[in-house]
Amino acid sequence: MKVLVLGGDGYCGWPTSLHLSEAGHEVVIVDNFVRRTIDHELKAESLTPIADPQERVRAWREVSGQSIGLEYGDLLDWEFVSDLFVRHQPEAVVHFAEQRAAPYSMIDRRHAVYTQHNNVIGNLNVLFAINEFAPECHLVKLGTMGEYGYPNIDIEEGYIEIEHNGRKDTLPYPKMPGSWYHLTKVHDSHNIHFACRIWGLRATDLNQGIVYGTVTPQTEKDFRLANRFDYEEVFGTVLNRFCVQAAIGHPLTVYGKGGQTRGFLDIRDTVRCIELAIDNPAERGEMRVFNQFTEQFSVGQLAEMVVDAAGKLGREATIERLTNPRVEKEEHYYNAAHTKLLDLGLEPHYLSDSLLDSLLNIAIEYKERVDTDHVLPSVDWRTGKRDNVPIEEPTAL
Ligand code: NAD
Ligand code: USQ
Repeated sequence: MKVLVLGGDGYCGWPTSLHLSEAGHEVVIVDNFVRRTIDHELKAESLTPIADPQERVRAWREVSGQSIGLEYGDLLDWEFVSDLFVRHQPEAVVHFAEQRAAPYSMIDRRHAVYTQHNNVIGNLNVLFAINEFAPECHLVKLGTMGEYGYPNIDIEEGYIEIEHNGRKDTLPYPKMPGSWYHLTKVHDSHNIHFACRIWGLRATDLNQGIVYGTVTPQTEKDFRLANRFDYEEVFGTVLNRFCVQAAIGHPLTVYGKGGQTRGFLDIRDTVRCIELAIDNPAERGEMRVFNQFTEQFSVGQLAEMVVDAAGKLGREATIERLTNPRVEKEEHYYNAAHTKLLDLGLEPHYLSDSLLDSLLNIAIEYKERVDTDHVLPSVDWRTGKRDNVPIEEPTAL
């Protein structure tokens, strides 16, 4: 199948492109490489050294004999997007290409506006391009579990049956997200739902939990295929950060009470979920929603698990509870459905199956590259930028 991977140079997009290529799909990566520019803005780098995009695809051709196309362009540029769809006539589009860090969107007005503009308008351009130039194409869009927020009832997969004043309907599940970034995903979901209803597009919205790890069987094949591993306070996600902190002997930074509970998945399951969604497309007019995570943990539980795993490797890790820089529930009910991808054949990797050791070993291998200025949180949900933050103007505004 011909597949465009929008955001294919990013943390989830790159290993997905390799996985789909190995599975026999014709893959074209589309990216404006803004994530690499944001690294400069934040004065931060991936823990793992990553090759430049051209070198990555060259290495993949050498290693696998498969070609991956590479298109440089911005989803905000309609001329570029329309031309892309006319030329490639994709059968599936995997859309990762958004600003995805909640803290980045909370720095100040400009970063919030950049995030909402980039994400919402980019997605809108993709919807219009599919409708005009490739209406049979299946959109596989990355959403987030954070769209739902943390309600005191069970979370369903996208829709909920409601009985009100004696009448029943199945409606989109109510959303109450926790950052300007997470809100963009809600806006995207509404726009996709509308496009499916009025134009009969086919779409799968993957409400993904927090991804951990960096290695997949394909990225391991050559050092030039290495995936990025963010650990700093803006793009680094919690488990990746805890592993790096344990590796350098820094106390694990649990924000607030640590009862914040989230869905998590291994990067190897991310790539497999995307493949399952592509291989089993939605019907015309249908917007399916899959909750894409495999296990749930509280932040406090994760910290304890990292301390234990570090102990097994002969390292003493400690936990430090910091004043929470975010405005969020620190103790709450959490029970989210996640059976639809399992029904399609997902066989999850579980964190307890020594994965933590392998994650920690990667963090230890590259610990000399850790910039300790980026370990403590720097963006406060109430006030945005703190005095000590080396963040400047948003890169792409
Ligand atoms: P990432 O920042 O590593 O990758 C995103 C890629 O999209 C980057 O390469 C960036 O350059 C590109 N991009 C951004 N805006 C673009 C534009 N306007 N035009 C072209 N390219 C653009 O992010 P990631 O961690 O790979 O996340 C991918 C997707 O998955 C995001 O939509 C994110 O919201 C979602 N997601 C990620 C996680 C996670 O834990 N990483 C969890 C849930 C959902
Ligand atoms: N946290 C800590 N200590 C840290 C870092 C984070 O306690 O050092 C806490 C946060 O306060 C939060 C939780 O860990 O309660 C998760 O934070 P995170 O930075 O790991 O993840 P989040 O901001 O939610 O965003 C990430 C991705 C985003 C994706 C989302 C999925 O960056 O793209 O949408 O995970 S979800 O969390 O399900 O919304």
